[in-house]
Amino acid sequence: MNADILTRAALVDNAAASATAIRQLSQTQAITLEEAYQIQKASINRRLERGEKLVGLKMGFTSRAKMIQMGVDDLIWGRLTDAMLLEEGGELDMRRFIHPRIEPEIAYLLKKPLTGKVSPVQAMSCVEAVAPAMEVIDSRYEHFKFSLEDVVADNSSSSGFVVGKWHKPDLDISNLGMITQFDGKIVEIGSSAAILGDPIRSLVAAARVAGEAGETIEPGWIVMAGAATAAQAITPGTYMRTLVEKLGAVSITSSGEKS
Ligand code: OOG
Ligand code: MG
Repeated sequence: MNADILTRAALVDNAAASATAIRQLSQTQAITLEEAYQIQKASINRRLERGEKLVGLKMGFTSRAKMIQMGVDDLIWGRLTDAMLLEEGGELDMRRFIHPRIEPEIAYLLKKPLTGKVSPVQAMSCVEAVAPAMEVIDSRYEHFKFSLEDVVADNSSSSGFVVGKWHKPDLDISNLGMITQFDGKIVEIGSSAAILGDPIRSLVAAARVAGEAGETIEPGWIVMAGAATAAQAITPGTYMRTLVEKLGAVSITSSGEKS
């Protein structure tokens, strides 16, 4: 791989590992979207060399709410490793993050390999289970500001995810109410339909982008479908919970003292 790609992969990886914000890569040197995905892959390879394992993919900007919040208008994706999985009902260690935000999501667990152009029915036939989930995103860039290429190079801000109880995939999850609460107070209200009209379309898109990258979503892997609402900045000492109609709740508490 091109040395330039590796150098920039090291920059985003070190920023993530040390929870230190960096300037947007594109401010030093222009990057194409193709290069951005190469940087992402190289940065994940560094994690794999440290012993982390790939456990899935995350889709981003699959809802209007997210696109508007971040000022971008294209779907992106990133990779999930086992080190990003957070314990459901557990504690989120704020020291590991720069300026984390939380998002209400839906997670798919795969039972068969999935890649390439598939229909929603074909994608569903590869699904073992579905669950309510939350993603913790943490841009490695200062002020959580980036171009589409910058965020892709930074593994699409992926930094943590927490998954609730798995359910058989025979439920209709196309339009479920989703609410996020901070210490009981509702901070976001949305619907799973905000995710590309139906979260299954996000799984179909995940299969397509994986295929284009020459990769396969493996059995046992998780696909995070993308946020149904805008993300909320995580404050210390906060009990965060997302409740999804039919699927139940998922929660995590941030460390530290409430200010
Ligand atoms: C990029 C990640 C977007 C989602 O669910 O839409 C994302 C970001 O907003 O930093 O994870
Ligand atoms: Mg997300």
